[in-house]
Amino acid sequence: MNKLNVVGLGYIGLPTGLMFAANGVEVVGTDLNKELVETLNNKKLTFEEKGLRELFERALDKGIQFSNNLIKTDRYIITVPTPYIKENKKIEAKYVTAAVSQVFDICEKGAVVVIESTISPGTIDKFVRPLANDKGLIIGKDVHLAHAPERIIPGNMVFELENNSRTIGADSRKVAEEVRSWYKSFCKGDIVLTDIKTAEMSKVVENTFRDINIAFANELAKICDREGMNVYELINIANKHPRVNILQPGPGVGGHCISVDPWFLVGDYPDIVNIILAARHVNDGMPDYVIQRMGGIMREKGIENISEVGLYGLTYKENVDDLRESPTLQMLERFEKYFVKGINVFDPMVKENKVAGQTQDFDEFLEKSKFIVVLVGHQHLKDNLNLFKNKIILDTRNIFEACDKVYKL
Ligand code: SAJ
Repeated sequence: MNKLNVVGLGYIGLPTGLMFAANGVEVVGTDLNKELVETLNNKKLTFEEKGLRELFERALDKGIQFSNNLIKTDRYIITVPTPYIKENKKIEAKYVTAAVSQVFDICEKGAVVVIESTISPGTIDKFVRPLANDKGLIIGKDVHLAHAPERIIPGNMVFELENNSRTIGADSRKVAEEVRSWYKSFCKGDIVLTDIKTAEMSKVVENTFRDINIAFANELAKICDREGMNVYELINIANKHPRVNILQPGPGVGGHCISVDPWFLVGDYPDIVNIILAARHVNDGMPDYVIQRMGGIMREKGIENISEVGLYGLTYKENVDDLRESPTLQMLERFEKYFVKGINVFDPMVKENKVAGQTQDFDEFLEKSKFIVVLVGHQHLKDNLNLFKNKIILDTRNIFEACDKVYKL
């Protein structure tokens, strides 16, 4: 068997390539970014994730290679980014089409090209198949296509890569089975085979399901606040029912996936979607809701100056360094819009200052902030709870024990 070429070495491509290599597959990882490839060739990781360092060592021992140039082989996995275009709520498929197009230009006859990047349902039909046509390649003969959407959760990627079930969509059972045999080299979960469109749709549906569930929890938080009830206790009790599993409320839904993917369904089926769109509105409205709650607490406690307020947490969720679509960023955008200046910001996972008012100095943050809004439940916070003792707190992540100085969502 020829080498497996993993094209795109970001959050998904790198761990995936390493996992294949660590499990004995001959892998070359390709990325256009020279600095990134150089870093990896210097045996340095480009981002942090639990268990990634050890996996990297194992892959290096097995001889994984990293390259800027796409090499000819008969097995490709495409893991390039699909950035989100906020204005039209769609993803940008141009990196996927560019990568596949380059692969089509050089690959062996009969090569299999697997797309792992998250794409909106129908992308392969609309944008990828025509590329083969343009190049005079017949899909199913000269090249084969498959879609194997990734499912790993940031914060626990390495474990999930090995243990999650997967979906593989292909035009024929034979190709799907071949791709399954690649992933079997490390994947302990079930690998379900289907067609390409169902695989595309399943990915988006999974993230949409979670979005709707979180929206329900957020709506319950608002109801409980009005009634003076504890939403966490309520959810905890309801979840004791064997068929109920409500997620946790929070300051909003961030990240590149759950806050993005449901929009594909909204965009493509506007005459059908109701719950999906409503859930998006509920979750997108949470940063504003937190600002409202902040205002109420500031009035109640007589805090007049915004420079006495601190936001703890800038990332989209706990223990990651990813800021994409983060609720805190959305709150800061609102402040900027209304010319509210001087709020303090701290996040132990974000090692460079990215926003106005951000400090790297935790002591300084604590000193300046009389009122702290906890937006992310990093481990760092849990390790330092005692330092928040004298603060007024709005805890949107249910980290602190309830008391008269701690307000819950
Ligand atoms: N959140 C809540 N309440 C919860 C759970 C999450 O408010 O109970 C918020 C988080 O704080 C965060 C956002 O939702 O802002 C999304 O975080 P997440 O941990 O739910 O998910 P992601 O975006 O990190 O990863 C998701 C996962 N999808 C599902 O669980 C269905 C992951 O498996 C996917 O691989 C990933 O999207 C992706 O790449 O699509």
